[in-house]
Amino acid sequence: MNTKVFSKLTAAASALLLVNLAAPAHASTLFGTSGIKFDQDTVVDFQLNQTYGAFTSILKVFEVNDGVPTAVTPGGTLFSENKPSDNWGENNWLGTCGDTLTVCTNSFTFKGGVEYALGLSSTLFSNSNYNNTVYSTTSLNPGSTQQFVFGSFGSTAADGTTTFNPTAYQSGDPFNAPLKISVDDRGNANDADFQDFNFTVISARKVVPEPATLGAIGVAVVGLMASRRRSGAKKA
Ligand SMILES: [Ca+2]
Ligand SMILES: [Ca+2]
Ligand SMILES: [Ca+2]
Repeated sequence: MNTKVFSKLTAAASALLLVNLAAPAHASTLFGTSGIKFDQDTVVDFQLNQTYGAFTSILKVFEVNDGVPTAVTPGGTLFSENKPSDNWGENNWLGTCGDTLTVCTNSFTFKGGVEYALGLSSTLFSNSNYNNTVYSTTSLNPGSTQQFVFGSFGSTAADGTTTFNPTAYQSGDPFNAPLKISVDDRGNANDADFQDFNFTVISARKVVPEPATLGAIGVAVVGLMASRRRSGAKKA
């Protein structure tokens, strides 16, 4: 290879390498009780573990604008209970995959730069008017109470009255999956067990390719090829 072309290629490769190094792996990702926000479009895969709440609950993705959460439709529903539990109060209102819930894995593409929250909407079998939603973003809840934990299934002891201190579980890295997440639905006299709806982030990945970057690479390659052709012609 012609040394001039080689040096150009090396310079181009170095520039690309610098661009890649300059971008931190997961820049400005927010994933916790302060909010959910990615710097670019990101697919997150979720898997249900089990539920321990007397409500019939649905886990959804909400878009948050100026502090107002709006359920994303369609596609924002992650997991939906079709009844309160497998067998009423048995096993502390245990709900499992294939019984209380039919769909137990789901994915959602979070748009880059958009703020989201997860929300658990619950209805009560004995009161059709009851409908309550608790959010993963603490500030969206009345009294700014923490309802989600990131990195734990809370108190998974089969005892609905067992309390759990959520303050050590405020955020997690979805790219470092699996990441446990669980919810306290504020039922059962606010027992604060944080195991009413247990699920896991099983993986997260950024949406590729990025058209702008690929375009720049294309221009560089075409330029280099033209340069090689020119120097080759001179030699001939
Ligand atoms: Ca339930
Ligand atoms: Ca609870
Ligand atoms: Ca519970």
